Amino acid sequence: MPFANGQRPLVRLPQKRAMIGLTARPPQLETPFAVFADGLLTPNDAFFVRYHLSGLPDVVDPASFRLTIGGHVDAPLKLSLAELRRDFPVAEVVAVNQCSGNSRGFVEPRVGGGQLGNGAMGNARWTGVSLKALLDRAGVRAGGRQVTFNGLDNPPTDTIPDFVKALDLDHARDGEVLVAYAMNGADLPFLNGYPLRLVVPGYYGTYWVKHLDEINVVDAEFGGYWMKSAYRIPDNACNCVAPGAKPDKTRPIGQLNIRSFLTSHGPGQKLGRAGPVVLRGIAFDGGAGIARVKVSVDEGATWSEARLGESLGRFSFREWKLPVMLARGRHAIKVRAFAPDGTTQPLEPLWQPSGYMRNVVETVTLDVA
Ligand SMILES: Nc1nc2c(c(=O)[nH]1)N[C@H]1C(S)=C(S)[C@@H](COP(=O)(O)O)O[C@H]1N2
Ligand SMILES: [Mo]
Repeated sequence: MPFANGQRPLVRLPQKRAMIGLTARPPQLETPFAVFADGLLTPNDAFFVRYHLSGLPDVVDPASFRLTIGGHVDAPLKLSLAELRRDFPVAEVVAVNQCSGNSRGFVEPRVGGGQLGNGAMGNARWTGVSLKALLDRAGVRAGGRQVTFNGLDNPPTDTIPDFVKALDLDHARDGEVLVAYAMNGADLPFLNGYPLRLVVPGYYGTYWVKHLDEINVVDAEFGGYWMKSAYRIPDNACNCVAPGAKPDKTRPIGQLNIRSFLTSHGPGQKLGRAGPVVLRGIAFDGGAGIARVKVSVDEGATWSEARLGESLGRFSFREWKLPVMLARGRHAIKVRAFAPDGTTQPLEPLWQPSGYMRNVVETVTLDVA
């Protein structure tokens, strides 16, 4: 691991607490993992930050900002923030935003890209307007195939493609995708997309376009760089290839795979004495929902079923808890989540060239004195 030899540096940026700094330009921040022990909703000032392009907007004026909806529609719209809030029903969802490359720093053999630990994810209550309502108001014309999303950030030179993403029209109109203006009851922090961002429940963060100001319906498959060349995964059942191999066919990344974490204790944590301990953590997936979480304190030899906490909806982190007795010595804790249809996390890591979608059962070692 690139960060096995010590703590990574913490940095302070506006509206954020001390966060793990990945790059300065554009700003990229990872959430210190201990934050996930504090509650199921990730606080706005601790939510991770990911950008591709260094040309961030210097100023966003909420009075003059406009969201345009155009392209293959009957009546193009140009909406102020006030109109968006006034003229459309409020829509809300609790959903996990996770970067495709979350946990990439653990991938072996190593792959290029941001060397992230497990903190490029967060769970928030997103409030806004359903994308379906906006598209219905604009009136999608027959022949519409996809919807594209662009934000106020721009490439530093015109040799770098602008960050534009696309969803199939049916997905865009499923009623779950939101144009959000609030996160956990407050305006979006600037670094998380003020004043508007797309929220695509169950899908990787790459689709959650920030500073969203331009929505276009197109009548063909969108061929932009960030869909056609970047953010692609092996097009097979495991979305994986043999380490070092190249996939012969790829497709755009899509839904989150199932994951779970221990949050109550950190790797290498020392416990003062043997006895009862409550292990606690989180599990989530792309929207099937978490049916069961199993926990092992003996490196996978035996497993016990954890108790699940209250559901905040199928796109949210779900809490799990398990009281255990820990004897003196070293314990390798493993957590494994299951969806209703039995889909679960692999016990051995899968590999792909971009280091996306890591969801292996993690092992956290605790020492009991
Ligand atoms: N405008 C814009 N939106 C963007 C990006 C970007 O570079 N520019 N990056 C995407 C990626 S890859 C991720 S993982 C999420 C991260 O959201 P966050 O920064 O709010 O945590 O934003 C997405 N939206
Ligand atoms: Mo991402």
